[in-house]
Amino acid sequence: MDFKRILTIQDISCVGQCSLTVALPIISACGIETSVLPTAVLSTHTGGFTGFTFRDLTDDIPDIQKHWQKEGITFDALYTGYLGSTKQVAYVADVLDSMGNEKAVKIVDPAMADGGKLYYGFDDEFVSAMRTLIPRADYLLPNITEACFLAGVPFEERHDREFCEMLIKKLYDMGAKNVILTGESFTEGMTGFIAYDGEKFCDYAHERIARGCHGTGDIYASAFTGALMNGKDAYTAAKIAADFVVEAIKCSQLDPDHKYGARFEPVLYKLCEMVKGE
Ligand code: PXL
Repeated sequence: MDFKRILTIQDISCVGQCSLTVALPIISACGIETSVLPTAVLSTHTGGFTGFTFRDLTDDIPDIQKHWQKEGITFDALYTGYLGSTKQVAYVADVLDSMGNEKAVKIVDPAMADGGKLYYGFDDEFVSAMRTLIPRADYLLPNITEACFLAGVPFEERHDREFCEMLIKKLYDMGAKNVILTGESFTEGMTGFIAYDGEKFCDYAHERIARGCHGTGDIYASAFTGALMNGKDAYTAAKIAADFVVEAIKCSQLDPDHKYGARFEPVLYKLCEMVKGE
């Protein structure tokens, strides 16, 4: 059997169902050894909570990397999410360049914005730093707000085919080998994803569920990584991830008081079935 080990680089939000508390269970459930490089430790995520703590782990990253190099540790895939500081992005770029084995797949989720706005604490300098990860990405997974910031295009409420294709092509021209725009589709009133590999656009449309949940981008990117590392082609992995997010949001709707994230845990078994199925 071919066992794979991946490294995911993102924060620990102690409470909040996002970043590492999502990536670790999801990718592990897909049967993949999941190593972590925490970028910061927060008491909660920054969306909707106030007064959260924030411990920046930027300065730990080079030493952790050096130790791994001394031990001869490498990874079959590297997946980046929420990063804790502008300075840190340069360290993460170096990890992407040097910690993968020969065929390592690099997945970059530029987790920094949603709903037309950057997340709390991020600024233009951070966006510029995040652009340096684009040419390193085999798969870049932005939502439309992140795509606008990275491409330097003002955010618009219109999410039609022409606008989405223009954004995706810009990100492809900036060096991403594949762009998967999440939370959009070519079908009016539906959501899903739009993927581009430099040759053709493919989309997948599914129902738009009224209640958007925080952290669904992280659930999406983690499920995509887990499915891809199980040998699914990129379109199938993207589709599995989209279907899993729908399941998680539907499950969250059963608990209207649960506001800070999506309840993916009770439906994790469905992801395992999709990933292991033909
Ligand atoms: O889900 C993205 C995310 C991850 N980590 C932290 C966040 C957010 C979004 O707000 O605040 C700390």
